[in-house]
Parts: sequence; C-alpha cells; structure tokens
Amino acid sequence: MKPLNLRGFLIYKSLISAQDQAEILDDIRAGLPQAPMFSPVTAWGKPMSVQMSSAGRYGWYSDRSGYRYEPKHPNGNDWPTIPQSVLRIWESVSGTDRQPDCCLINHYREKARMGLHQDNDEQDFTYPVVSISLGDDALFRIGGTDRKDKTESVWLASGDVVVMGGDARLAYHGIDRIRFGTSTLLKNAGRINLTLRVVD
Ligand code: MD3
Ligand code: FE
Repeated sequence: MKPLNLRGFLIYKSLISAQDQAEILDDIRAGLPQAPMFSPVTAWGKPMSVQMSSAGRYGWYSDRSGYRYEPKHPNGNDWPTIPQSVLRIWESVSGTDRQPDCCLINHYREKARMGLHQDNDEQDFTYPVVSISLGDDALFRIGGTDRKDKTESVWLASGDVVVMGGDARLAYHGIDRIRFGTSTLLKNAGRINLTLRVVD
C-alpha cells in the first residue's frame, strides 16, 4: 500500500481492517487492569486532557519533574507487554527489525486535545514513531522542526496509521479536536491513539 506523504509524515489510510481494529482494542483493554489509565500532569502542573497508559518495557510519564520514560506504572506494576496484534502493524510499516520499547496509549474524550509539541524524550531519533488511530476522527496538526514553522492539518480516522521518520521524526505535531461520535468502534465514543517508539 502506498501512503500519503505530508511533509514526510507517511499516512496509511484505513490500513487496519475493522476486525483487526476490534482485536487491537480488546488486546489493549486486556492490559488496563494491570496498568490503568491516568491523567498525567504537565511540567507546569496542569493536568492533561488526555488519559494515558502504556505497554512495553517503558511507559511514558509526566509530572512536575518533567517528561520521561518509566519502567513501571505509577501503581508499581510492570507495564503489560505490547500485544502481538499491535507489533504486527509496527513490523508492516516501520522499516526496522527492532521491536518498539513503548506503546503509549492515549485516550481522548469529547473535549480532549493535545497541544503542539515534539517527541524528543527518546535516545535515538533514527527510529521512526508509528501511530495507530482507533475510534473517533481527530484533527491532526503537522508542523516543521521549528515551532514557528507553518502548520497544516489532516483528519485521522479509525484504522489509519501514521509513520514519522526522517525529518518528520522531530516535527511539531498535535491534536486540535475530536469529532466526537464519528466511529462506532468504542462503545462510549472517543478516540484511542497508540504510538509505538524505540526508547533506548
Ligand atoms: C510526530 N499523540 O503521544 S499521534 C503523542 O494522536 C502524540 O495521540 C498524538 O503526539 C495522538 O506524543 C499524535 C501522531 C504522532 C505521534 C508521535 C510523533 C506524531 C509524531 C512523533 C514524532 C513526530
Ligand atoms: Fe507526540
């Protein structure tokens, strides 16, 4: 399948079938009792509107001391392993033989958003980041490697996969809004985004 290339962001529309989306969602949910969703607090002390958890060797974590990867959930548990159904997507689009260390799980309710930011808490930016969208449509904003670069926006739908490699790996990006109730994948609407990363 040939992706759409938006400034180096490779967008695979509808890469994941409805059946596979449901399987991925079930597999992710199976890990949540061990590692429940929580609302991270930014370094500025503001609660994020997105709820998060992770799977893999590391989970992404934020509090007043800053952003970092942690080997355990704040409740003291190991993070669940990354489901095979999710690893298969990484293998099909990442272009690397290395497995991801972290699958960050972001849950967006109706008013949740994510401000423009760079992902730079990882050690080696030569590995791509892969994003899997599940549930409601989201307006994804893409910029350049400088915060002041002009941005453009694209809607992401359930089953879409985005690969950020090369120059896009350090590009600013964010989620401006969710078109709530546009997908029937999640019982109570909303959106789940999975991002797969190599951490160290
Ligand atoms: C571009 N998540 O968790 S995924 C994040 O939809 C994050 O939840 C958004 O940004 C979401 O950090 C956007 C697309 C994405 C993920 C990682 C990237 C774009 C990226 C890393 C580098 C560049
Ligand atoms: Fe990000």
